[in-house]
Amino acid sequence: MKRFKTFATTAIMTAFLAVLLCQSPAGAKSISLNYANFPPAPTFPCVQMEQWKSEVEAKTQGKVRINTFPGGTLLGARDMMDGVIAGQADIGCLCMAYQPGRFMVTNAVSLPLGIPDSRTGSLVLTDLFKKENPRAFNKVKVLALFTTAPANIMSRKRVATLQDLSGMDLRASGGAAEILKTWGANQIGMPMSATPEALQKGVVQGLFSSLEVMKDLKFAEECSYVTVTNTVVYPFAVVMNLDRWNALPDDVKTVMENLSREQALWTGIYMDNHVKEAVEWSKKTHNVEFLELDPANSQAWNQTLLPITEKWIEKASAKGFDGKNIVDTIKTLIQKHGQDS
Ligand code: 3IO
Repeated sequence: MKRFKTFATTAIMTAFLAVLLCQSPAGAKSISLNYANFPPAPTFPCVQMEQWKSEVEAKTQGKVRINTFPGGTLLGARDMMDGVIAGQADIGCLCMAYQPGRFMVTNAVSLPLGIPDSRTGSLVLTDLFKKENPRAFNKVKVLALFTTAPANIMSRKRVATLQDLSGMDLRASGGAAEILKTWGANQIGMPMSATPEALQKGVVQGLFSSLEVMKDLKFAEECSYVTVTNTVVYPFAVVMNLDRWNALPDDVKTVMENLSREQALWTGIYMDNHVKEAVEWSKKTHNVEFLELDPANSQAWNQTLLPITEKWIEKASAKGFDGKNIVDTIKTLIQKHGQDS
């Protein structure tokens, strides 16, 4: 009898504990959300994902649980937007440069307008989105936006002049791809997640992107040369399935909405610091040479880029956007956020 009593007490206690563990202090059931990302875990889109996860879990006191899927294990780079719309993942992180025609307004931040760093780029993109509310995102809830630091040339061969670049097989996407084409490189488009293999197999001789990948994806092992151009950024969005968003309780929605700007700022600052770290690491560990263009050369490179924005305005206007207004807004926001650091 005593033994049975002990057993019954233990069973009741265990059941009670189980119920407690599954519930938040407010008594609501825990909400579980799957978050897909395309590149490997050490890269910045995944680092910001883990940061966002811990912020959301802490600020909702455990009411929301975020299950993260880095490395394309749930959705790949080009499937991200449609996969989230279809509900294959609740949340997804996408690089808008991989579908330039689809995200006209937000991809305008990757025009050569002089965004100096990731912090500025991320705030500019966040404010641009708020002002324009682009229809490309009508079928999702946008949780956060950010950009990379400006792109530079990472290559197996030394690039000091435009002649050196001519015909070289280099990888870039979206706005950055337009820059490479204008400079006369043989631009090859593919997501960052496909680049390590392409570099190793010799499909490309290098890439044009932000420099933290020299360390995070070990590109310093292949690319002994960096040409510093600090040209354009890549824009990213974190989007959520609309039905899953609408089903969230109001207090959770508020937590996520309040995090949006904070997340842009956190990611921007993280990226800018991490680029510096990766540059030092590449020099020290792999003896990478960093070439700065001399002023005359730099001017020649930049001169070639001038028509890109004008052409984009024409193309955007043909598609029914106020291209000039979008460019002016971005310029104003760069001034604003470039100064408030
Ligand atoms: C990027 C994408 C995934 C992981 C790390 C990254 N660093 C810069 C980018 C920008 C980008 O999407 C690209 O394709 O260069």
